[in-house]
Amino acid sequence: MKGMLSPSLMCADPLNLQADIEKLDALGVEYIHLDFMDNKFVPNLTLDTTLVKAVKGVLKNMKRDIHIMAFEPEQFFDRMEIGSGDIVSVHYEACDNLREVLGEIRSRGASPFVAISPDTKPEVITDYLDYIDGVVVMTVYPGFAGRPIVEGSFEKLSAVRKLIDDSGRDIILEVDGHVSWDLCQKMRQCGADLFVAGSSSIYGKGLKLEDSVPKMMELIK
Ligand code: S6P
Ligand code: MG
Repeated sequence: MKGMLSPSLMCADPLNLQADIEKLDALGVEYIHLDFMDNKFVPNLTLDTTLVKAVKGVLKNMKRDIHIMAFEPEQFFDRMEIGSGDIVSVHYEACDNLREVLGEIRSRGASPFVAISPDTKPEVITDYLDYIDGVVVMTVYPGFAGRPIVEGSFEKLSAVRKLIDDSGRDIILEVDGHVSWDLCQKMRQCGADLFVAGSSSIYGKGLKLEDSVPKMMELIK
């Protein structure tokens, strides 16, 4: 699978979101990463359901990559209008009824992904591989941009890659957290397919998306 990019909208200038989205779309970016938080599962709030829904209306070719860091994520699906073309990631640690939630995402025509936080073992995904289109490995503790990579992240990416490959299923491995200029290629070597890019790369200080996005796409291809 070719490497794909998913720029994190929480790292964009909040007063110019639409301009950024349109620029990213025109640059041929595959996904736009939308972080939703509930201030309970993680100690922060970012993009709200209104914004996640509104983004849908301005996309041309890009697709939404919705990362829900919240307990009972299913309560937000209607308000986000999740449906065909969307990736919807829910956290293993946040759901008591993960299989049902994944089924609910699928029944709406979206692609269910399971996200795992840094302290969660890779093996937990094994029970869900038949129900998902992707796994999100968090390589930072969720809740904030600009955090340092957690030790052991490369080994974890490789371990998840192996579990996916052994299953024989076509499952995307997404990496989220500190996908930096320096580390993205190593993440690629560990088997990542989809890269969430934020303040450690394309949204770095003083950079222009016109320059940083093609550079990043080249590194992860
Ligand atoms: C963190 C969130 C991530 C961040 C991303 C930002 O809770 O899920 O998607 O937006 O990590 O990128 P960076 O390069 O600042 O870590
Ligand atoms: Mg995220």
